[in-house]
Amino acid sequence: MATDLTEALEALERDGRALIAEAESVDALEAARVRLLGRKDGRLTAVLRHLGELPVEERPAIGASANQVKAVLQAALEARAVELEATRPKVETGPDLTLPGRESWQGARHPVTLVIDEICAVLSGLGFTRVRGPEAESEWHNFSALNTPLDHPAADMHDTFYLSPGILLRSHTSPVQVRTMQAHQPPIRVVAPGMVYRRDPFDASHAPAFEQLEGLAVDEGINFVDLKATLAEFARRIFGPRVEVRFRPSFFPFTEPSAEVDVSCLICGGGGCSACKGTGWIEIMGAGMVDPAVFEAVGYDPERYTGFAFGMGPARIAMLRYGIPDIRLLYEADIRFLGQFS
Ligand code: 2NL
Repeated sequence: MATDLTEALEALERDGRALIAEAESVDALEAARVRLLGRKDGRLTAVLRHLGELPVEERPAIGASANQVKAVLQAALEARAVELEATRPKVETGPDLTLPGRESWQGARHPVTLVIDEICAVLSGLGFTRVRGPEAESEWHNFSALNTPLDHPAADMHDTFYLSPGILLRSHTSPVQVRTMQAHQPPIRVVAPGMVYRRDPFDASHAPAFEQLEGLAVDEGINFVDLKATLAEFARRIFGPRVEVRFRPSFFPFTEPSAEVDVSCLICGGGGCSACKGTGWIEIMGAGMVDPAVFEAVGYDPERYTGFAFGMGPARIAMLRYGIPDIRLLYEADIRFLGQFS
């Protein structure tokens, strides 16, 4: 009986050492410990259950052997644990590479800025230089120099934001061209984009502050054919080579003759739809030959020089191009909207 138990203890030590040496992970090592030394179902416990069956005088020797085997196996477990810790791949203690990455932010330019830059690039190719000027203007630069008397409805206090007597927020970018003509002699070809201010309701198609973009060409011998050819070429470069352009007579105080410029509807191609209100045409700008009174005001000789000018709303063109249904979307700084233009 004692011999059986001694053999069982020897077998336990041998098997235990092998099991511990084979453990390739902390979990496998713990499983080995439970199998060998676990209090309830471990192999050492199983051997010790038979201890009571021995004669009393034989028990101390087998008990001592059992304690020795237990100590040996515990030491082997600890040694193997140290080995496993030393060979554990370092990445387990570094950052968790399985976590999803942090999303990066992608900035986007405002759709109206995109259209302004595109228009200026096309006009640059046609010889126009980008210029800017103040948003707080004198009544003279905004109205008087542009052949617009102060009793004209556009100059009314109720249609224009006055900052102080004689000073206002510009209602168009024309004063920028007036300043250019005061500072430079012809030939001149400039494009002036920028914010303008009018007392308008803020609804789906109007805003009290919006981007405008005007162009001006002045030289000896410029005529209406130059205006038509330049603006038709401009429209083809912006809207595509097959777009049709039409000029309708119109009126502006600062041009004579004047025209509204339409392009064939980009949505239906000219057949008529809701975007063009069934007409097949979409208005994109106003234009005309510079009125000689404007040249007089800036000190140019109106007998020597002629020129053409045009003006448009880039927001309207951005809305057409991107199918934006409400102008207020352009003002809300909602990144769900703006992010679509990156
Ligand atoms: C429109 C029409 C236009 C001009 C702007 C201009 C400027 C000078 C002299 C003469 Cl300095 N004209 N600008 C001319 C015709 C039309 O704008 O519908 N704008 C949104």
